[in-house]
Amino acid sequence: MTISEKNMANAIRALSMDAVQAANSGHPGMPMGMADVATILFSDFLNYDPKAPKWADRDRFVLSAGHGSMLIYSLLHLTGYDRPTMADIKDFRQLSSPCAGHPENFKLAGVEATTGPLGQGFAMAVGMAIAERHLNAHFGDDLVDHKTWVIAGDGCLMEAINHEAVGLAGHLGLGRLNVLWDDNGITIDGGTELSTSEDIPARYEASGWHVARCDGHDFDDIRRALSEAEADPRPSLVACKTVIGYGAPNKQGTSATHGAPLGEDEIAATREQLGWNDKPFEIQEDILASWRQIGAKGAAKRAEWEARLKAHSLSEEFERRMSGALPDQNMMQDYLEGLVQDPPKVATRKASEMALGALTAALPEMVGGSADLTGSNNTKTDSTKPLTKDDYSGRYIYYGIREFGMAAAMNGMALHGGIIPYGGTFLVFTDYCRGAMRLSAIQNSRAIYVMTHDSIGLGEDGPTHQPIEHVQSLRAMPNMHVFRPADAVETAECWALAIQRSEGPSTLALTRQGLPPIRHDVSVNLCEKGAYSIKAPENAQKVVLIATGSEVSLAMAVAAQLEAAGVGAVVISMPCTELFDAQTDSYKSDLLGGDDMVRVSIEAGTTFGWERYTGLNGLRFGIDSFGASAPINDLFAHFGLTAEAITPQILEKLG
Ligand SMILES: Cc1ncc(C[n+]2csc(CCOP(=O)(O)OP(=O)(O)O)c2C)c(N)n1
Ligand SMILES: [Mg+2]
Repeated sequence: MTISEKNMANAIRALSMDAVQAANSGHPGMPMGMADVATILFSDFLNYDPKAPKWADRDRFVLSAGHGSMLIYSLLHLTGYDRPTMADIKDFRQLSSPCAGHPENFKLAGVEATTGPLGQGFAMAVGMAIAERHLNAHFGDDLVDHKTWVIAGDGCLMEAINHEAVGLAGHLGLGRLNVLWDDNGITIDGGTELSTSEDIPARYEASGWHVARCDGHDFDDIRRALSEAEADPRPSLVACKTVIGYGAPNKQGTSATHGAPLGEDEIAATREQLGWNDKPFEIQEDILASWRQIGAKGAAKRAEWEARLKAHSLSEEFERRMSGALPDQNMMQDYLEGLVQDPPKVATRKASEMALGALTAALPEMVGGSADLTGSNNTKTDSTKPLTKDDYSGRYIYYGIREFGMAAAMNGMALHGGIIPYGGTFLVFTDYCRGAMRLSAIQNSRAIYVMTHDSIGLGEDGPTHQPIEHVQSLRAMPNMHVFRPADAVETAECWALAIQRSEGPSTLALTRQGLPPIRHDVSVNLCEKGAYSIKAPENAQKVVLIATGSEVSLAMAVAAQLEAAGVGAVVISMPCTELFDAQTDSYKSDLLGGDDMVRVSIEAGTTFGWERYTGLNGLRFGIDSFGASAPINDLFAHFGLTAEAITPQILEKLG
């Protein structure tokens, strides 16, 4: 017996409304509205194999409208993924379940990206589509030949990041990216006419996209529109006209179905309306069997691909890259040894460029870029030719002035696999990237942020461009490693640590201004422990100076003055507080000294939080206001960040 597509879709509707009701929390409207479109996508278009969810050449599917999480949980269960089980779905939104409120890629193998912050799933999918074309250019159609599909809502299209993502995808001609827009005319506050009168298809067309339309409840029409999307060489938006909460007779078409359980009465009425007689969490055998058959279709394609991989001359390199393993853990050593032969006095942004020269030559998986600050961020190397619409083999992306879009695309590339993305802008504009940086951290993705112009040291551009709270606020973000290296050696060491960190993002905070070399021994990566002593006391020790980045050389100058006054001072360079915090108690207390020491922090940013290391009795030198526009030396003097200003205050404290 063939099961009607309507009944297949109704299985999604029933699971979604019942799971939300059981949790007494969640969003039934979107899954119920998009059930028909998703049924066609998962039946006739998407290439996937529930038994091999990480098969490298699978199509990528991103539910950008992450609040509709029950849509993907239903689909994964129905098509035969190991998880979620029906028990997992019954426990939707509970601690014990991988069916979290919004989809989390680290909880379910079938979830490609963590979504929920509207607009970001779409923008990550752009990165996945870039990754696909790039790897295709290097490994060929036999190994890489897949599509990226997205379901996005009105909210995803309204967010500012959408402009960046659409612009980038159109410019790069990402024809294998297909976005299915849940065009239901409803958001939380009510009808979309409350807040928008934009001609969305016109905007997409003007950005180089193809736009198709369909009735999102007419299976043949959906199939036609998806076929058109697939065939068109441009990225495609399919406007699927749908009714939110489809099937709920009294609530459908209204925002009442968006984010609240339908209620027992409405659920009973919906069962009647849909002709769905099964109890909650029970799916008729023949309907489930039909879904499982659909899910089993991809196994043959996957097996063919595996056979091609096995026979392929590049199989080993392809598998290495997709696994994220590095060819050599020690690829910086030659470069470091060369560096100390003739230690350069360079800005750490320049040192980063030098380190990147070595890294990008050794690691073909690195794909760099900048949000229109290539010459300032020093992110481009000889090994990274531009990646363009005409040549996807390039390894450098001109992201344009799209910081948030860049960061989200980097996440997409990292999640796709086979690429280690890095991208630059000014540190102050991490505020523009922050939503995506946070998702890098949540998703454990190896995205590396090259953030230059890291303090008032940038000079005349003034307070709008001078980071104050940025380094500390990024340190406050869980799972983000923030590196602020002090010279060229530390910069190379921090780059190595960022690259070796396969399970999370890193931010490098780099100077515009030149810095003197402070490190001359490169036998061990001293940055690995997050902080280390760079100068031992000469007199009886009374002071511990803790500094980062450009202020390490300042701390050395302060220490020299203290020693001249007979006061012993140790200088600690602390390039990464997260790594330091992870050390043993004895390492930390040995380094920071006992309570008899005056501990002093020096960092050209907020002093907020530095009492964590100085104690309340210590001294903290930094900047707790916005900066100012002036030449660099005037600024450091104005804000009291000179040895002449700092040393007397320490001596006074010592009494
Ligand atoms: C960046 C961001 N802002 C706000 C929200 C809260 N939110 C979740 S869904 C939603 C409405 C989205 O409307 P739409 O995409 O049309 O979804 P639908 O109501 O059609 O399911 C909002 C404001 C969010 N998840 N992310
Ligand atoms: Mg909507």
